[in-house]
Amino acid sequence: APRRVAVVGATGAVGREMVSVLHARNFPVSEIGLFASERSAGKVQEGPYGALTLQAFDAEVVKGYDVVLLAVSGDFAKEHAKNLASAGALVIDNSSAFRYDADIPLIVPEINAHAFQGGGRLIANPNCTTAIAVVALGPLHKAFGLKRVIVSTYQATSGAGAEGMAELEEQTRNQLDGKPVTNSVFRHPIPFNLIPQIDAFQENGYTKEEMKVTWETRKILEIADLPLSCTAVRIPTYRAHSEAITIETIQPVTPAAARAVLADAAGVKLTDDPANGVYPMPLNAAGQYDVEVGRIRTNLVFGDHGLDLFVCGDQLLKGAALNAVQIAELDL
Ligand code: 2RA
Repeated sequence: APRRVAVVGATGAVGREMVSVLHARNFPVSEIGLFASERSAGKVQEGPYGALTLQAFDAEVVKGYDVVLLAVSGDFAKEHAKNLASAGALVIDNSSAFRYDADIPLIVPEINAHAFQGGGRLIANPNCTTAIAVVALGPLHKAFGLKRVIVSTYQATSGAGAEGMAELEEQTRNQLDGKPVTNSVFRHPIPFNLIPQIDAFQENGYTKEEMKVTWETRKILEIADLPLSCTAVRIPTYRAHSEAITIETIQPVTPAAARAVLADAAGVKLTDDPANGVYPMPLNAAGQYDVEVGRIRTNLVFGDHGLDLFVCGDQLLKGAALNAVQIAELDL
């Protein structure tokens, strides 16, 4: 039966994309409610379902929806998500509030859709960097077994929301016009720069973003102790995250065997013809559902038990909105 769907945080970059993805994938929507802060309430937002009036979030009202997509802060999610789920709504939370709770599924449908069964009505949507990586890592793990993983990321400004993309654009223009470049979203100027810090530093010297990739990959791939080290870097691109990934495998692996596996993998677009300049790039991955995977080669350190690859995925789509809607589709 068609569902009543609420998008909470509907004015943000992820919230808007959720509305577009629901429509583009023909999710059976009988009614859509857009919820936002008091400040936005009453304003009209244009989208694929027409011009809709934004409503101030009211837990009692949102409880009446069948599916609730949360694109809100972790604190907001902590306050409301469990109550909404106990009222019967399928709640998919894009924040990190519940990702590490053992009894709450963390799902990338191509990889661990089975975790949806037996879980409650609250499901966590992974960090964007993790979601994009596991689309490639999952099938490689199934075929060859992952022993160790090293990830270096090149993350788009969309990871910091619409404000992040706006800061890239405005400050690039200012820089080229010789005007002062001021940063407020990012800790340092982003135009013509890169910033090897995303989120807060932890005691072990890694950032929270980097540790999210370790913790969440372990949970989604169900390899509790997988050694995974990540360096996360913000770069001046709009909306697709890129990642250089090195794997050491349990079984021997060749680039050809890996290509064969990835060519058949759901959510992957094998993009690997380097001689013709074909490899994953953020400009091409932006706006696409699939994660581009290429530059597949034998890793010189791990030899016949190791591979290098490069992946690009749209941060707002597979990294957030698309994955959330795909989770909702598991309940249809
Ligand atoms: C980022 N991973 O790219 C974050 C967004 N969730 O900043």
